[in-house]
Amino acid sequence: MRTVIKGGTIVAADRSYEADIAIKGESIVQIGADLSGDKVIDATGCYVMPGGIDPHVHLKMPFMGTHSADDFESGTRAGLAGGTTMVVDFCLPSPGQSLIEALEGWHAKSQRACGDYSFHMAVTWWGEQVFEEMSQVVDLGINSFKHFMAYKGALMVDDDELFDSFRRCAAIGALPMVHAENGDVVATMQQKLLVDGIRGPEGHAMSRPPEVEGEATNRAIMIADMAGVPLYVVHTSCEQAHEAIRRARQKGMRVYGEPLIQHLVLDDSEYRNPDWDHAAQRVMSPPFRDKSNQDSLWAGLQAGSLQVVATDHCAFTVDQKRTGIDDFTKIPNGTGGLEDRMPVLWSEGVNTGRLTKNEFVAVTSTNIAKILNIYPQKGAILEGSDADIVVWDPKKSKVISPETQQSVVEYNVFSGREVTGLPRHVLSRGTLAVDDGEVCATPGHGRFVKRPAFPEVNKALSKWKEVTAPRKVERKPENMPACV
Ligand code: DUC
Ligand code: ZN
Ligand code: ZN
Ligand code: ZN
Repeated sequence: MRTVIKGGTIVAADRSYEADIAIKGESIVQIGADLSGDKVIDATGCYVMPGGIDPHVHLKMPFMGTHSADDFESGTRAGLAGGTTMVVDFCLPSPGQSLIEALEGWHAKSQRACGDYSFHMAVTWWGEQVFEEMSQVVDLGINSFKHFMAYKGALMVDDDELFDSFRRCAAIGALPMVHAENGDVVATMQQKLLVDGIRGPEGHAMSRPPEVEGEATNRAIMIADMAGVPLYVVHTSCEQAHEAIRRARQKGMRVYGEPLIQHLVLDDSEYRNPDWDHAAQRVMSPPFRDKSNQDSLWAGLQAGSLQVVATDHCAFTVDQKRTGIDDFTKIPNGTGGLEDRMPVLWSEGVNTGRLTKNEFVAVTSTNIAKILNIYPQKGAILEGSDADIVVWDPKKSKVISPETQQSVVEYNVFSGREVTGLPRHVLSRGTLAVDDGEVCATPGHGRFVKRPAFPEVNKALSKWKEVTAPRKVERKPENMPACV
């Protein structure tokens, strides 16, 4: 069967033009004028864009004594409902666990995904086994390794481990990523605030000021430069972190920054809301920032110093959040956003003139497809690309509400916000997942997307060209608490 999307304006990262798109099976087979097919999808008055890619989600993640509430089925359905056709989750080995074994667990729990997905591998402990298995992980189609510089005593790795792992990434053609917050300082601040009697959600933001993120971002960038490897900084939330990334890029270093839609539009006044539940439901790390940081993040997307808008979708129910009722350090960190990322970014970015439509496509899809080495299979409307396509109706409006969302949690941090610009149709590898605004996604339709290694890494301007081979250390995580 040949499906044709007719009458729309194709919006790519580099240009916009009027053309029809023909799809056969799972791929785009033709782009041109007056195409015909067995089935026609009407795109009159719409923009036709590559499906969104959210490179930062946590679905059914074991974390802070519980599991994030959305699984691969509800999470990818939420994504598709909002125009996101692919997500990248984080595989988190527990301390001492084989990376390959952890990966098998992640594959098992993603079987009912409605849309395509991939994984980043987290380096949560260090030793000979991790060193060896990292190259096997790359062979299995995962080219990125995440490092937590925060969550001391659980997921956090120290600087020597970062340096070893970054050098290993350089050697095997992989991209290191960091959650950049100084975990030692955060832990000290948390204890001090509790001693001072600050136990509510406002303490969460006070314990993680922009300085802890700015410091860690700078530190990770310097370590990556010494290791001779590019670096991807997840959830860049403040000017200090953006400044570090800007400076590195200006010097010729290949450093990427990823603001979240939450940090672009929500601010830390939410934590001062007298309703405990309201404030706790917004607890995530890094926390929402003072409004002044938002202009910096938007400017970074415009100027290209920040490249990707993600969500860090990690949703917890009202009851899960209440675990921290007496102690903000026990509130599970995370917020949702998968369904809302594209409509909110369109409304607050394109409709306000802060982003062009082409920039919107770049930061929601094309840039990350290139960074993760899956372009043009994903992130593009080109002949041969996967038919992951959004037919976007710029006139369609709604008010965001938990009543109508796909996520299983009972609230939404964007609740009450009116958005204009929503998907009319969404195709996931040629199959309709949203049809005329109705979600019709199929559990199990999603496929794991393999991401090949990067043949070369950027050492051009590094001062540290002669990095010695990574040492093989054995540092078993004895007495380390499990992260669950
Ligand atoms: N931050 C969150 O808010 N949740 C999941 C993990 C993280 O780093
Ligand atoms: Zn568990
Ligand atoms: Zn993080
Ligand atoms: Zn995260």
